[in-house]
Amino acid sequence: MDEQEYKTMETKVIHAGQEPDPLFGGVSVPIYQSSTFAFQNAEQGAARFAGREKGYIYTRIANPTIKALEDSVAALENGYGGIATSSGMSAISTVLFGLLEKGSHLISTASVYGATRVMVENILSRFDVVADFTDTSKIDNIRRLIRSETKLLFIETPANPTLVLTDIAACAQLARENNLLLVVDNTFASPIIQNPLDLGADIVIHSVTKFLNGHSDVVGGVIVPREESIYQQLRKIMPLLGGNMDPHQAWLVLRGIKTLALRVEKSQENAFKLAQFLADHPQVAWVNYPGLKSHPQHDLARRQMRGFGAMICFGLKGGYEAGKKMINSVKIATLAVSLGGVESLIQHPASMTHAGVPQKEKEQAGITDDLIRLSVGCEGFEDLKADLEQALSQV
Ligand code: LCS
Repeated sequence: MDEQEYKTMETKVIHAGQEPDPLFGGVSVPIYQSSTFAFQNAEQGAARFAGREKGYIYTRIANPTIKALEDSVAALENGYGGIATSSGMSAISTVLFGLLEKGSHLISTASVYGATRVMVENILSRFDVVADFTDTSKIDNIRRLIRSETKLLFIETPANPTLVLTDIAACAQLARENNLLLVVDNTFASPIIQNPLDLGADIVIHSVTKFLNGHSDVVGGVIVPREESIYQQLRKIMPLLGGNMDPHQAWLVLRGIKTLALRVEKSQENAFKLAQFLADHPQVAWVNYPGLKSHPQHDLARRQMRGFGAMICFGLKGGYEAGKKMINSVKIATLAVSLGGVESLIQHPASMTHAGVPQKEKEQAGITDDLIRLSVGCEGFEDLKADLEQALSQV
């Protein structure tokens, strides 16, 4: 069936890119665990390399199982096509190294995933790429920083770990007016909740390690450009930089994606109730969750997201010491980094995921010492609530 005819995300996650195998009818996409593909003759090999004939050559360039995942995520994001990578970081570095030039200027959300900021500041800078990190929730902050060398605007919304939101449509308009590429890291929302390309972004990036795979057993990434020209450019760059995905990795993510809609629905329902529980708890100083009216951009969340997601951050009245006691006391939520899996995970960004970001920059980004991040999973709400309750009682 033509993908355009799938009206709902629930159908898309199960069928888009995952048609029965044309050879034997396998309902599950076969794993083409082969590094290379035989040519019938020298002419065919030459024709494939020259692009005159379609067909597979070598798995770093393309592979049928990986292609199925790329088609699936591209359909979920309404993009031209997908490019799968070995990790979310590989997706980000492929886009930035692939599209920026010596002397390019980039503007990014201050509160991005720690490794993204460290990579831009410590590695891209060696190639004379200059970056400004700012609070992109205020569009004027971005406007003020644009100069003739600015090539790319990189936003993460909701942001890791602060859950600050950035207005994607407003950024897209600003990007169009100033001839910038708008890249959105959509990892925290997942395509179930938010589709940045529909709001005018040029490229969407996912760490599929998180919600798309959803089972905390794979690391991977996907890049989805809106237009063919950028897709073709990055399609050529990815195998040159070498950050391709592996077929078995792709198959596991395809399997995870089939339940993406169900998982996100359940985990965000849990998150909504847990955020309310935390907000009412006497030990809790503050809670940031896009679904709470107290979130500074609750109205924007209602406009650009179809749900409020499964990520919560909060601080306790006793600060970091109290938070440490709490995260050492949870029994159902697991003390671990990463997010978006069926199991709830809790961590302390300032000393863990964002430990590599210098203290001053953490402060600028709102990554305070008391901030605890909770990725809410698909367990039963009563168990999760009781677990947080008992952990808070230890404080
Ligand atoms: N983008 C976002 C928003 C992320 O949260 C992460 C990883 C990445 C990109 C990188 O993806 P990866 O290479 O790990 O697949 N975030 C992590 C986190 O918050 N805890 O552990 C990893």
